[in-house]
Amino acid sequence: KIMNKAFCEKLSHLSIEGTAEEIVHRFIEHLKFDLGKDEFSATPYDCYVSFASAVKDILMDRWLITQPQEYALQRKRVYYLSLEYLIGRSLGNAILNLDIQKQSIKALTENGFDLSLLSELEWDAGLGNGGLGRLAACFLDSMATLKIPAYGYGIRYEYGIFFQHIINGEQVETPDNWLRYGSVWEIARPARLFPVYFGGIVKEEILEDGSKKMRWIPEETVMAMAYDYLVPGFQNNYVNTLRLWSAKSTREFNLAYFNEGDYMQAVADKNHSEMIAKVLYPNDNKMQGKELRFRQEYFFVSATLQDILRRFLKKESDLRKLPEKAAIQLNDTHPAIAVAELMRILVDERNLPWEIAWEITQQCMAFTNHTILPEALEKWQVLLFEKLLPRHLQIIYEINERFLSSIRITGLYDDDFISRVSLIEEEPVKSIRMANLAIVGSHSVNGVSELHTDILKHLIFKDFYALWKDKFNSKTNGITPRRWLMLCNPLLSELITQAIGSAWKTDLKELAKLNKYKNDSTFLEDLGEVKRQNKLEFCKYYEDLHKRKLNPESIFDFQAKRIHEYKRQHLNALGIIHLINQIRDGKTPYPQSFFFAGKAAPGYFIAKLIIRFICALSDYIEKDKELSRYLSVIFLPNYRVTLAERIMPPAEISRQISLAGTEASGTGNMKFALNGALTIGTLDGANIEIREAVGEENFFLFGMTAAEVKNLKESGYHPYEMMRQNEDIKRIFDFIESDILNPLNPGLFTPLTDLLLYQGDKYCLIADLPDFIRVNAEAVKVYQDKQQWNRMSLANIANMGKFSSDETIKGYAKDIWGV
Ligand code: T68
Repeated sequence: KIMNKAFCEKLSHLSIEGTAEEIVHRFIEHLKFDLGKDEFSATPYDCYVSFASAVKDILMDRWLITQPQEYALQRKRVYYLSLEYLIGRSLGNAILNLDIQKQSIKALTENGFDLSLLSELEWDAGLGNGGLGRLAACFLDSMATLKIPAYGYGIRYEYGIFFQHIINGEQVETPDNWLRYGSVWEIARPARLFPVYFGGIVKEEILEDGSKKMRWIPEETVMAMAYDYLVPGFQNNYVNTLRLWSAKSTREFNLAYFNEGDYMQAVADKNHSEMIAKVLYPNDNKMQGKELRFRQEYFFVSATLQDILRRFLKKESDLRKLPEKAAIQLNDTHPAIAVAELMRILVDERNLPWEIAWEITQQCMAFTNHTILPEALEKWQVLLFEKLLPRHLQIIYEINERFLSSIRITGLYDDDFISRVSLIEEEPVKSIRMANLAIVGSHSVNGVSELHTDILKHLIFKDFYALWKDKFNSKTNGITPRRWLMLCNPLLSELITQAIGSAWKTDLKELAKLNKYKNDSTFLEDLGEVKRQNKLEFCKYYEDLHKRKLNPESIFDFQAKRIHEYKRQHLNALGIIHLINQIRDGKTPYPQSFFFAGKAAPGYFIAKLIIRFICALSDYIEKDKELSRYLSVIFLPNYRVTLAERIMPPAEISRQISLAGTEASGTGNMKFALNGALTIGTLDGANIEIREAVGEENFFLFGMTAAEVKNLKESGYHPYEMMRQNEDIKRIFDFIESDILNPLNPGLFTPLTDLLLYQGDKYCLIADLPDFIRVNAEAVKVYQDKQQWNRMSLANIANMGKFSSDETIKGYAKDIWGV
């Protein structure tokens, strides 16, 4: 006990209610005593920091209530392991979830500040690439809202996802040094420190009783230091923790080394270890076999498991009870090494028999797959394992041997089968298949939509499905309605609340009550008016920022997501060229604005070329008087959470046009539909379930089904011939090949057209193009009946309830975690 009773009493009596007066008071204290600023020296950013710190104080207060409560209850905890969290901004979310909007606005306006201006000064926390990272952030929000004792674990990258600039129509990347001015929202825990080991050798020891034991003697140590971020539930006084690890050199803690050793080398080594948490790898849906990435994965898994076991062992001594107290969810295979690491801890360090350790491991672990693209499936070379994690390699071999002999012994499976399910791939280079490790080591494997799960069961993991039907389950993704409706679209939220009350905020299925307004012309007009206001607001935002006029009367059509061939942004572009050809033929279309947004991985040549293609199209149209009367193409730079929040409210058409069978789920599709956009989409990922929910008459469907794609490819797909036989398509390619988009750079887009016409058109753009052209025209036609359009928009909003991440998390909690 370091505090006397009197002090403890004072401590527990200091609580913050969250009144306007308290907020002002703390705002001033932070400005003056944390930042050392006064009326002359304070910048607007200082004011943001001080005000946000005042809000964080309230979060901290609620966190200090939640955490001891949960400690006393000792309920089973959920551990969400993810290498990515795309959080975005925290201020508005904290204010909403703490239910202090009124007080905050009062506190600020009475003192001459503007909440929305201050909020704009916050940098996005962009510690993720795309859907996978954003899903993790939505899940944290829902777990806190549902009062599930949960911890997110990940890496505190010093550099998040790069900033994208568009310069002369090309993507240029600059680093996202988001911590340059510090982060208001993090709490450094310099004492919460764990060693993480790499390299060295494994020695065999003979114990006194004659048994053998393996001892890992590592060569290198890196320290993992915790930073905590508070995750508030929606207006429920419940606050969870997101713990992100930063890498610290051990040199800092080892003064002797500095004194006797080579000082300069010591500092250089320090840089080397601290590299681990330096930067987020900017690829989505692609595996990059870099050693540093491998180190990142093990680094955060090792620190996390040490922390989980420390927390468990505070109250328990019998590790057999771990599965009763801890559910560990692996967000893709990025943390799959956790299977081997937990085994190593239990067997090598805690001396448990292998069988018991294995039982514990399997019962704790569950695995979510997010992609079926073969280039994304993680495989790590055995050579890399030997160099960095030699003991884990042995453990993986042993897991594999026991697993393979258990199935061999049944006599039901041939050698081909066995080599397919093996954790080891022999050719072309000997590697560990991380998905196989995750599947074998988990009690649950889930896909992220019905279709995706089906493909897992019957295609990419069909052998494992044959072995363990019960392990496989589907958990369709979801989005948090707090950020993706209440925060980003206050006008629509207000309209909804006026119509059906507030219950939808925690039970999104309540939105179904809006269905009764589907023939209420006043309500439909109000809904149309909200969209119009949101469009005007977006125009103002865009025009201020980019000094280019938008046409608010045009249809606002969005495709916003990472740039990837399978997502087919270039199909959208081909559709636009068709419209150009029609205008040239004298057909005047309804005005349309096509917005594109998304980052391309810096090393992905074709994705970057697609951006150039879109920008070239944008320029060409803008410079042409005739075309620009009807069409505009706008590439919105630097797509990120904050920009997503801006584009959902004004969107009227949402493009979800991936080739059927390639997009695991999609979550942008849900955000757009929830905000009243109509989807032009394929039968892919969660589109299928969205269409089912909102009604097929309220969804613009086109393209092949996954089964049709399979058939076409098997029976021989000849895109060039298809092009030749379709006059519209032929003209589209003639247009591109004329170099009219790129007169100064002839042949610029040939790599792109070659892929489609002569190199197999892997994602079947040509095959889907005629139907795409048809559906685009249909959507524009329907749009001109405003009442009909608003009715369809309402049907989308009203029937999106099942796509709340609250619902998704309820499914994980019940079926997978047992919490
Ligand atoms: C996405 N995956 C899926 N991966 O593409 C999307 N990959 O369909 C799904 O809705 C979403 O996950 C959530 O389930 C990704 O975003 C990555 O970002 C990624 C990152 C690193 C390595 C591989």
